[in-house]
Amino acid sequence: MFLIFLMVACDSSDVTGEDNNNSSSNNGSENNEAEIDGEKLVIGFSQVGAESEFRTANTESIKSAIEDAGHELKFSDAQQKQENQIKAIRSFIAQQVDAIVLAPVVETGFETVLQEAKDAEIPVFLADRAVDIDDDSYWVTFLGSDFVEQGKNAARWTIDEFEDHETDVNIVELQGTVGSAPAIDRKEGFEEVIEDHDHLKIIKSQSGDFTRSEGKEVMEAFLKSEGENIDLLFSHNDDMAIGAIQAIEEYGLTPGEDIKIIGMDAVKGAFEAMIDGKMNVTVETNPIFGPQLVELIEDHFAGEELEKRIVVEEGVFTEDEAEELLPSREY
Ligand code: GYE
Repeated sequence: MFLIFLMVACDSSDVTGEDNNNSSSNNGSENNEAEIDGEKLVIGFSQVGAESEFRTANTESIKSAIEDAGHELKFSDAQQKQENQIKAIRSFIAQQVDAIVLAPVVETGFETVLQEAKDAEIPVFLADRAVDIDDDSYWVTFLGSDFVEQGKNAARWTIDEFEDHETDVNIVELQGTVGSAPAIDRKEGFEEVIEDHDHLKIIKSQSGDFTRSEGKEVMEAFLKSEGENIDLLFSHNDDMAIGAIQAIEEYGLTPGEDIKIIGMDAVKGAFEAMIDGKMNVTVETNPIFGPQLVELIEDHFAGEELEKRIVVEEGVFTEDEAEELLPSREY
């Protein structure tokens, strides 16, 4: 089912519509009609990629919300490359879509293309991740998690967990994609809270690009240099944590015991790992905000003024509640 979304926009001509008859969206006057009637909109969605369980759930949520509301979707998977997103946005502009949804891979480097969207009077909605631009007139609203708070929550759990630890707590950190909002903010939040706790020490920190395979690879390198010195893994997502669990087992240590593990996202795989005792806690990142996003887009076209920042609500889940909660998890 997800195969549709994995079609890649290697160049602008590859940006896929959900049907082959895109001619109506190329007609400016029909577009205007759609906007005025509050009826069918043509929405271009530039997604980060398919790097994690979070991402596939997020793609499905946004895609089905757009289609269920009767709008037309043009979807582009950037395969975690900013250049693909810039091409996709240019293609959406050329096709005169009514609105653009952008989940930016990284924070910087989007000014020029967002200026082009602005010049074409196409509203941009930031989904999941932020861009680092002072001028917030480039987007209508940013709907996504508070990643700094998530990092703080991970640190608060760490402080509690290692309260009675007499010696230093050696932490290794698996960062998300370099330059991405969640990697920058989660690190910042975590470091801010552990700052006053001298015994909590980050001894290694490297990106695993939010994927299982890189999470495993980087953890192997951490183990090679630090081995049994490591007390805690702080992973910026569950997928990398799951990759790291494999590395820890192959190294001959027990994940969740010899090395405590924090993940982020709260995907089903993390709950399963917690039930198996291999992971200790996961901080939720809720990807199921498609319906809320579509509502915001519709509100905008109905003339409503939207808040510039809308935060998705989420929680923190530990291993002792994993079994009870798993059946109710949607992603
Ligand atoms: O945590 C990770 C991913 O931007 C919040 O992206 C998202 C992150 C999520 O692929 O798994």
